[in-house]
Amino acid sequence: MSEIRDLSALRSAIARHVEASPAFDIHTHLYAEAFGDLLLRGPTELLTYHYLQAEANRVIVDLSPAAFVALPKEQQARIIWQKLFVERSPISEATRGVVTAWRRLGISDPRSYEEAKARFAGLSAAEHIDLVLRTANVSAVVMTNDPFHPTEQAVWRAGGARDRRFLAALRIDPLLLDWPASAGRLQTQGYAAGAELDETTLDEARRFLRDWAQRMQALYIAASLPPSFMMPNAAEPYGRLLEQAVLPVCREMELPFAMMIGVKRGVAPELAAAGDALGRCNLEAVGHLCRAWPDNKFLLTVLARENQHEAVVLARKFRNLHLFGCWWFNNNPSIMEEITRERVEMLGLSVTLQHSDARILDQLVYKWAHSRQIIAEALGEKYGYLISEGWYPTQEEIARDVQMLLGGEFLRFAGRR
Ligand code: HDL
Ligand code: ZN
Repeated sequence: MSEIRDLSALRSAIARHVEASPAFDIHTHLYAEAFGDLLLRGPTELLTYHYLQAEANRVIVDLSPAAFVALPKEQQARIIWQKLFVERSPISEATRGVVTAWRRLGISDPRSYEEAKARFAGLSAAEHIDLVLRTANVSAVVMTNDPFHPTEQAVWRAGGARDRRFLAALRIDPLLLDWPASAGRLQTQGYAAGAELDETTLDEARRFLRDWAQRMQALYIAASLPPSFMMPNAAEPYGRLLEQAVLPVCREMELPFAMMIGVKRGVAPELAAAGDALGRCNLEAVGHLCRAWPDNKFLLTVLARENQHEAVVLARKFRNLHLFGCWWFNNNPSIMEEITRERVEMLGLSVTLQHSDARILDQLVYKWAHSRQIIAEALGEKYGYLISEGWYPTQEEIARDVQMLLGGEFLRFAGRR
């Protein structure tokens, strides 16, 4: 076994293993080729990512926010390029991500939007997917699959993703947060659900969940939840839907329920997808669920930095709670550095340190490149402490540990390994 005894050898070993260990990306908004135009890819999509829309909106003076986001994407892309890359340096996380992605995808001049467009112009979806997954060193991604979306319904009924690198997560926000309107959505799919959460409706809601989890071969069932999310909850329909439909089906099918808590939707509605913000949540809700449903598995990621430390402490209390990712507004080096350290310090290796949340295929390259840098730095510190006390980690042990942190632990937790 090749022991590592000095810090410089350690840092290069960790960097090597973090780069070489394929990431299993447990939350994205990407789609397999079978989903057609739902898969966003290429320079124009990359530049009109809603993070960049928001940043450009701040420095545009001659267009209202709504008028800007309503422009054709090519026009938006040119404005974003001019405002954030020409008139200003791309030093924000989302702008520098474009530079990282293009350099690693073979663009020789990252200042040339035209070269980037030419580079990807003739690439088929299949070629683009292969190029990006290889460059990003991502073994598989979990999609965010909406059973209420007509295009998704058609693809799943015609056989689904048909690409083992694209796995499914059954996303059920409307079911939980838009009742009784979602009773109507279930009815249109042939489920006898009524506005009243009576036994028939709950039975049909369970059938709906089973059918879609089965059809998608879902890895988990997920929902993003507002800062006000609280359980138990007799006031909100989601209280009974969770207790009497979602969690029983999750337990029956041995599926984790993923809670993504803290999103305030539509704070700036004129910015459309770029208009969401965050709020602190009350993690008592999560503690209650972990205690009350000990045979269920829960995945958790929270949006407010202020909730991160408490979430780690909670995960120490419950083996049926698995934390994942530095979600959305946390996916910035300044915050990821803090979250990653406190997770390793209190959970060791029983955590999934990152997911990409990628919406555009090319983003996988930069989101994982940037995250790997932060993870390698944090691990260098932690293994460095061991060496200074005479515990000499081996190359094999570091490779093993990194694999756990980049998705292996999730697969074990989810019973997939
Ligand atoms: O709800 C979610 O899954 C979030 O990730 C939103 O999709 C958000 O718009 C996003 O893309 N964050 O990165
Ligand atoms: Zn997401």
